[in-house]
Amino acid sequence: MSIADIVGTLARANLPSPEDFQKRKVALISGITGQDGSYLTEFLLEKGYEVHGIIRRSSSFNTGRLHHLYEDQHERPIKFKLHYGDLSDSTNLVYIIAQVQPTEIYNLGAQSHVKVSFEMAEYTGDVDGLGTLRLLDAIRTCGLEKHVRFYQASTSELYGKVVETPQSETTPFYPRSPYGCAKLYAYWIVVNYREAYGMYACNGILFNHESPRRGRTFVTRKITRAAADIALGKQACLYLGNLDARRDWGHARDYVEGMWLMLQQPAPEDFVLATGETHPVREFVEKSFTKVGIELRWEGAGEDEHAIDVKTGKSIVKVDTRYFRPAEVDLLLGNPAKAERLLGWKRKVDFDSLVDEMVEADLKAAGSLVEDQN
Ligand code: NDP
Ligand code: GDR
Repeated sequence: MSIADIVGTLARANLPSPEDFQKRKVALISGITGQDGSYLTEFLLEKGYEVHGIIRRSSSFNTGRLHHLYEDQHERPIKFKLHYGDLSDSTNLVYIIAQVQPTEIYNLGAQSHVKVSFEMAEYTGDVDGLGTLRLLDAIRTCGLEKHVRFYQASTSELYGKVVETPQSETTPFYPRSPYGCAKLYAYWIVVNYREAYGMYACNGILFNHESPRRGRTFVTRKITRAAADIALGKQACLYLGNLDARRDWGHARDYVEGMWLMLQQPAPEDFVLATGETHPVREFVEKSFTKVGIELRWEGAGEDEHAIDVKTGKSIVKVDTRYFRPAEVDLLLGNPAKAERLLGWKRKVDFDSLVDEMVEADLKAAGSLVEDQN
């Protein structure tokens, strides 16, 4: 018998009925240190949940997005606890679940960068694909498969190559990266465990969602950060890859509410969350620079395309082919009708407000507000 089996056997002894168990509000979040994890934690604490998160051991500080909640603990009685763990370590997952006995699990942990997944394909498959299986099996090992509600962070990257638009819950999948393929496995293992073991498990097929807390290597944050730094004279030029890719961009805060709503339904189902609008990367660039008071003019084509600051005549946005992907997802446009109808979910923040909020936050972080520049 493995250690995981022993811990699981102990956890299974004296379990209350699923109904009594669900009267508690205890959430466990993998990926709690990421963009979505931090917003979801705030949302659940507001709702009165006890929130537990899995964090990775790191030699550098990796809880920056949660720091304010640590401070809050001294001001108000919130229940918030972090546990060291990793989606590649099944024994550890069993141990955490046995200890926490969560009523809801949100699996947000992932190697989430599409371009990086081409360089770390096996690792991405292990964490994003098999990691989901490990978490589901840990729930079963602890005898909680009829007690826990499980949310899986599925993605519009499952659609990949355009088969139809707008993309909905019935659109066939055609992933275009090791990340998309790993998430495809995770999607289907969630469906399979729901059907095989009667688990309450949902896939949230979320289109891109951004915020001032977005990681700096994702395109939106890379752009808003650079626009702020270029406006303040701290950076000379922004180098980007494919300017023509189109994405359906919403605000992360709106999307974490949708995750929670999916776990409050009478029966588990899969849902798309999206805005129903699509914009090219190029437009995100233009809007961000307009916001910092810089007018751009595009010149050249293909790999030589660049944008000039109309006032100074300098090239401040250039294409760098290093950021191209071996296979690209050209167009994402989601249809959130099912979530709007059954969950009553609707995005609140539109595209322009999202760009404004991100640029303002980056200007502030860079030490100045846009008004100070004019
Ligand atoms: P982030 O990249 O900001 O956060 C990812 C989180 O996963 C971090 O907390 C990271 O920890 C953690 N993590 C990475 N590897 C492991 C591992 N081996 N074991 C445990 N945890 C790990 O992603 P987002 O918050 O943007 O996204 C959350 C989830 O939603 C991800 O699964 C992503 O793939 C998915 N998704 C995101 C969308 C988006 O537009 N943001 C859209 C659709 C799906 P650390 O901080 O230590 O790196
Ligand atoms: P994506 O997000 O791949 O959609 O995955 P990302 O912001 O990385 O790319 C969006 C599009 O912009 C193009 N692009 C660039 N991308 C990056 N990162 N850096 C650049 O310099 C650059 N230039 C152009 C890309 O080619 C792409 O077409 C995100 C992640 O959060 C996933 O985890 C999530 O599942 C999906 O969104 C939905």
